[in-house]
Amino acid sequence: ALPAQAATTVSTTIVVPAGTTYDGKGQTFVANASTLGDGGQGENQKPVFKLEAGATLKNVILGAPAADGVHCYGNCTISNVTWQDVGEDALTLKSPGTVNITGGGAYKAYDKVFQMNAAGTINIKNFKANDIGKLVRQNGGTTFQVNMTVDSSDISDVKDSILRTDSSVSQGKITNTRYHNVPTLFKGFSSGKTSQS
Ligand code: DGU
Ligand code: CA
Ligand code: CA
Repeated sequence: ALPAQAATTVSTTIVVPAGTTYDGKGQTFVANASTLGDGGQGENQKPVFKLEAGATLKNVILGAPAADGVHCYGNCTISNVTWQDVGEDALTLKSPGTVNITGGGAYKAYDKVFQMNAAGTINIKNFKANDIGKLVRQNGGTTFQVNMTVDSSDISDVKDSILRTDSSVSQGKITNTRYHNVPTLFKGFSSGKTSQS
């Protein structure tokens, strides 16, 4: 048998430059709690990965602590990334763009998984989430437009909702997805802005 691979401890945020791909090759990464953050609910923790515009992150496992997870500055692609124990949150859109998430999963998120702090789109496909507060949250009180889609995913044991916004212009769409123990699919959307099939 192959020896178990130890987790890589990240003490300084790994920056993925614009337009490039970081392939974690299935390795597990954990934050150094004293430099990036302990993964609790305290704000202003640092991300383990910072993706510049057009960057891709793939084949990564984030273990505990995961601090503030992944930050995207513009368009980013997230492929086969699993958060085993979400930190303050899993991923944040920090400047306008589209986040495409395919494969992977997120577990044990006390509150939010994906945090949208800028206008844009988040597309989640073939994703698994269990024991979370919310899957996607547009930053509370903001009125810019965020389009959220979830397709072919499996979402279970949710405390609040799958998609949540306070913006009357944001949209949510859920297709081909199974849920179990989810109190509300959509929260805060205006009428006509959600669909589910
Ligand atoms: O109450 O502090 O939770 O990016 C608002 C929150 C919000 C952000 C957000 C995040 O502004 O901190 O983690
Ligand atoms: Ca937060
Ligand atoms: Ca955060």
